[in-house]
Order: sequence, then C-alpha cells, then structure tokens
Amino acid sequence: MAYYQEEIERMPREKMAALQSERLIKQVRHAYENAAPYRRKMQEKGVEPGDIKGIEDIHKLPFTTKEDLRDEYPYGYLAVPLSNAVRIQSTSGTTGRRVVAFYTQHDIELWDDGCARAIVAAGGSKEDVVHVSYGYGLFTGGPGLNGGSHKVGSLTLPMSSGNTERQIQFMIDLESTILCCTPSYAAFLAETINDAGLIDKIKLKAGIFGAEAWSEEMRRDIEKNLRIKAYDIYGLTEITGPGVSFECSEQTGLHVNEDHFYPEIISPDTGEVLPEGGKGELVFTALTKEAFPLLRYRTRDVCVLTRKACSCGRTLIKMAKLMGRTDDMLIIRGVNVFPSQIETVLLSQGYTANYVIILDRVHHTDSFEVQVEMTSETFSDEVKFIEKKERELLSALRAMLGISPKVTLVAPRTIARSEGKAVRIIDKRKI
Ligand code: DLL
Repeated sequence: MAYYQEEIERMPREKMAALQSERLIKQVRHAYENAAPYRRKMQEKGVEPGDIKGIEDIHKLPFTTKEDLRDEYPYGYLAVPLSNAVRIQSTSGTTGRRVVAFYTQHDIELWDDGCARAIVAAGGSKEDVVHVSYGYGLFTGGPGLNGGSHKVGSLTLPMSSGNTERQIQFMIDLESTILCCTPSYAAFLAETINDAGLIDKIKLKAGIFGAEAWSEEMRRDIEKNLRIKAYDIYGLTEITGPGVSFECSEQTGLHVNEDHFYPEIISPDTGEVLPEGGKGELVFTALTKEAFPLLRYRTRDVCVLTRKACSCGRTLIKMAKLMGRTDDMLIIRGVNVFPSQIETVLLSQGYTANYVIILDRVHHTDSFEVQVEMTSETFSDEVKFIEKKERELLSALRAMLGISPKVTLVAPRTIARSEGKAVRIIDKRKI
C-alpha cells in the first residue's frame, strides 16, 4: 500500500489529537488577531483565544457561514497582508453570491498535498499520466488536481473541461492513466469512447471524481465502461478546493485530511455537535491555512463521520458519501446553482417568479430545463417571437449561472400554483 505522507495518514489517534490541538490554539489566535470579523464574532460570544486550550474546546467557537463570507466580500476575512497572498479562487455564482478565497504559497502547498494524497490513494505515482479535465480558472477542480499531480511527480495534462474529441485524442496519444473530472463528465467520456469503438486504445486505470453527488450505481457503470477503478474526492472552495477528503482502495467513504481540516457533525437546527455516527451538517475548521483561516465553517452538506478502522491502513477519520444539503443549492453538471439566481434573472427580464426547474439525469449527464410563464404582456402565440424570447432568456441565464439550461416559455397561468411553499424544483435525478 502506498501513501503520500504516511506519517500523517497513519498517525495514531492520540498523536493526531495533540497535533490538532496545537494547531487550533495557534489558528484561533491568528484569526482573532488578523481578521476583524472573527474577533467581533468571538467577542459577541464571549470567547477569547485563551479559552481554547485544545481541540476539545472547539465547540466554544462561533460558526462561520457562507453569508458571513459574502457580507465581508472581498477582503474582510483575509488574515494576512494582501502582499503575502499569491492566489484567489472563487465559487460559482454572481457577484452577490460569490465568495473569494485567498491563498498564501503555504496554503497552496497544503492544498496540493491534500490532492497528492488522493492521487496516491488512487494508485498514482510518478510513473502515471494524470489527465485533469476539471475546469481551470476560478473553479478549484483543475488547479487543485494539477497541483497534487505535480507533487506526486506524475506527468500532468492540464486539459480543462470541454472539447471531448481532443480529450480522447490526448488520452490515447499520451496514454493517460488517471482521469480527474466530474463523475458526469467521466460518464459522458465513457459513452463517447465506447460509441467510437476506442475503448481498447485507452490506458486509464483509475479516475478521481468529485464536485457533485454520484451514486454507487453510477460508480459501477463508469468503472465498467472505462475499465477503471473510480474514486470519490470532496472539497469546497472556501476550505481550499478538492482534497479536503478522498477515497482509498476500500471505497467505503472518504478519509478527511484532518491534520489540516478538522471535521464536526452538528444538528443543523440547534448547532449542537452530534456524537460519532450521527447524521447532520458537516462543519470544518481549517487548522493551518494562513490567508483564509475559516473557523467552524458550516458547509450545508449532510454527512456522517466514522472512526472505524480502514483496510487501507490510514487512520484519518472517514466521512460517508454526501447525503444531501441543508439549503436549496443545486449542483448541476458540477456547477453550484441557487434557485434565487434564476429568479433574479427572470425578474430583471420582465417575467414573474412563476417558474419550475426540472432536473433529470440522462445517460449520467444532468439535463436542466427552466420552464417560465410568459406574462400577459409578453404573451404571444407566434412561434418565432417565442423562440426569440427564449433565446434572450437563455443568454441572460447563461451569463448568470455559467451553464445553459433548456428554456421553455409556457402560456400565462399554466404553471401549477401551490397552496403552501411553491414547488420550484423537480429533481428526478436518482442520487
Ligand atoms: O466542487 C471542489 C471540488 C472540485 C471537489 C473537484 C472535488 C473535485 P465548490 O464549487 O465550492 O468546490 O463546491 C463545493 O460541491 O459543498 C458539495 O456540496 C459539493 N461537492 C464537492 N465534492 C463532492 C463530492 C468544489 N465528492 C460543494 N460529492 C460542496 C458530492 C460534492 N458533492
């Protein structure tokens, strides 16, 4: 069994707790002294850095939410001089919805280490050709796996997403062995490769897939169609990006890089920490990040943690595959979409908030349709006119979301009204 940082990945429990304690004490002081919102929130809760004497005191700290980060956009939570920051990444969404995360060089290193651990756990070494088809740019998928692959010493193909024909050509010509992309794109690549009769030319042995939920059934299909072993990887921009946790050969959950990211499960309603095995909202504290420390960040992801021994030999705590979210965020083809973004576009274009989002998964790819009611003013039964209006709305939605839905305009008063909460999302995807 190979490890990237064996001493950490197989560290005995007590030693890990001591390391986490030491790091938390330092990190809380750093955040308190260098980022005003942490200081303010801790003062409001009556907590001082001196009250945190070890990891067992973490529950005394206030939570941080996405709204907090947005309210302080862009520099409020930055905890180092801007001149020490070397990179930003950002979540998808509009200006109002964006979170910008900052990194020092030290932060990039620990992020890359997390991804390197994932690649080695998937069987990667310097002999491998790592084909990175996650998007590059503000999205963390491409840069994260790219950095991890460099650390491992593998030949790295910075493909980014899209241009499937070129992806397959490079995969064949350069003999890619490890594919990194969203599970939906992996399924699409598998289908395209098999349809073209090229599967025998493909040398892939493993895939590292994340950024969106995927089922065991989807894993089996991808494994069969690409003749690989498929591993899950989890992360979020605010914490670093991919590599917060990763799957090993046992494929029964994801090891959390808990020397850097301390996980807790809380009740989303009361904020109380749940005992091991309890299902609730995942909360992370970044113990070592300098530029954007993050104390008790509420991810809104629903999950379970377990310390059951793992056959791979790692002692890092494991989280189950994600079980949903506590908010209304949708992940469509790997892109985070809030229904409120769609509503903003509709209202700005003269429509009302009478719409439905219909999601399905056809051949492992998300289909995404937005049905919108025309108003009596915009109503027309002229096909050309409706098509023009649909095109205009599509381009406004694309600009806002970064992905393109199918837009269908329907006659006024045809979308069912609800007596309670409006049903705006019909999600037929089986995840
Ligand atoms: O999706 C980072 C990433 C890139 C992870 C590449 C893995 C691979 P965000 O765009 O900030 O970051 O979205 C974070 O995506 O809170 C989850 O809800 C969801 N998510 C990420 N990984 C998984 C996964 C990246 N393996 C949000 N399974 C998170 C299910 C996932 N959901």
